[in-house]
Amino acid sequence: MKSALVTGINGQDGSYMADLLLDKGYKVFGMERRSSSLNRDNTGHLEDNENFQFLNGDLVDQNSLLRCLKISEPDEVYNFASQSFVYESWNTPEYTGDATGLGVLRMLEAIREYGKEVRFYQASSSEMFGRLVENPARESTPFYPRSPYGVAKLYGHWITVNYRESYDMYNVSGILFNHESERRGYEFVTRKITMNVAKISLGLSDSFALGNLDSMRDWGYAPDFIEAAWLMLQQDEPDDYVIATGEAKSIRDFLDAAFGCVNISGWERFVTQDPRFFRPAEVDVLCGDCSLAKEKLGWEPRTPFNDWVKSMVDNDLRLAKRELILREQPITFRDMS
Ligand code: NDP
Ligand code: GDR
Repeated sequence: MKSALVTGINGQDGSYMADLLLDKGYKVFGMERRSSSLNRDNTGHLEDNENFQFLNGDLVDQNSLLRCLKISEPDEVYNFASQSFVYESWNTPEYTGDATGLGVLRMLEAIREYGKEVRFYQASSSEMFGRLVENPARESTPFYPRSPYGVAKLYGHWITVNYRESYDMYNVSGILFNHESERRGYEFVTRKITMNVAKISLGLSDSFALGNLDSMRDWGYAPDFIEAAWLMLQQDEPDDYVIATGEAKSIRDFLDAAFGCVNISGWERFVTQDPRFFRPAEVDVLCGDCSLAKEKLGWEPRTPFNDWVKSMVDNDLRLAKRELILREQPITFRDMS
């Protein structure tokens, strides 16, 4: 039975990775950091799985990583943990550099100290391309990050490459373009939109504010993208791959699609723009070319854009309806006991 350590387990990608690995018969260890209010919305379903175990660890604490490796004895490590919100990286640039950048170095050093053969996946990002020098971006496209997050990811990316070349480690970097799902954090623009669309269609809200509506992203569906991460660790030789759909759409296009799912036309009535949500430096357009992944991994995106946007809206309608029911239920003495 293969064993895998997955960091960032309670996030979108870590949780899907755990599902995929368990389906493939792995023993899976999910690393989470200590929190005063733990959020296992994405992983609650794993708690009773006998092939799954949570471990405490933090990318800013070197010894905790070595401890996780010793307990899990992994064949594969998937590093999804990071301060992953680009907007927040201007508020906490130092912490973002520490966790998202140096955290990768700590994990690689922990693997070296652990001393056994381990295959390592690093979650690199299209944000490293930032101001696109070549459109669509490929593995050979020069990087030009536009945020403290992008700069930190670039460090994580190059240290992964460097340790592969320096120590002959099996390290790969997946350069993933935006991917979304029903498990996406509420602060990211797609989920913010789908949840607000659900609330508006149920009469729970009548407007919401966004920032820049003109930026364009190459959006795919997270479960498809996670398969690519697994495939990268199953090859004879380690390499880095761009994972993307090859189609860029604007925030306006996403609003059209999401409001269309609840048959509302003219979303402009419900959406305002607030300077608070603009960024000090924007990435105007991101689009990727995944030809290498198609050729070498046999990977390509499967789920069409409109299908997964509908899944997100339907999921948020379910959650918002639950909120509506809770609001309408009178609180009785028994409920409060
Ligand atoms: P999420 O934000 O959903 O998940 C990130 C996870 O990392 C969270 O569970 C968080 O824990 C954990 N984490 C944060 N800081 C630390 C730390 N210091 N030590 C341990 N764990 C920590 O991100 P996604 O699942 O969307 O993305 C996964 C990875 O892929 C990230 O590294 C992201 O930067 C990268 N990426 C994502 C893309 C996307 O479109 N989704 C595209 C390209 C790259 P907690 O729950 O406690 O906050
Ligand atoms: P991004 O995703 O920064 O691409 O990073 P996000 O959804 O936060 O922003 C996408 C675009 O939408 C614009 N935008 C808004 N964004 C947010 N969050 N909230 C708003 O109100 C809003 N209004 C407009 C942004 O300006 C931006 O142009 C994601 C993360 O998953 C990273 O971890 C990952 O590395 C990259 O994708 C690839």
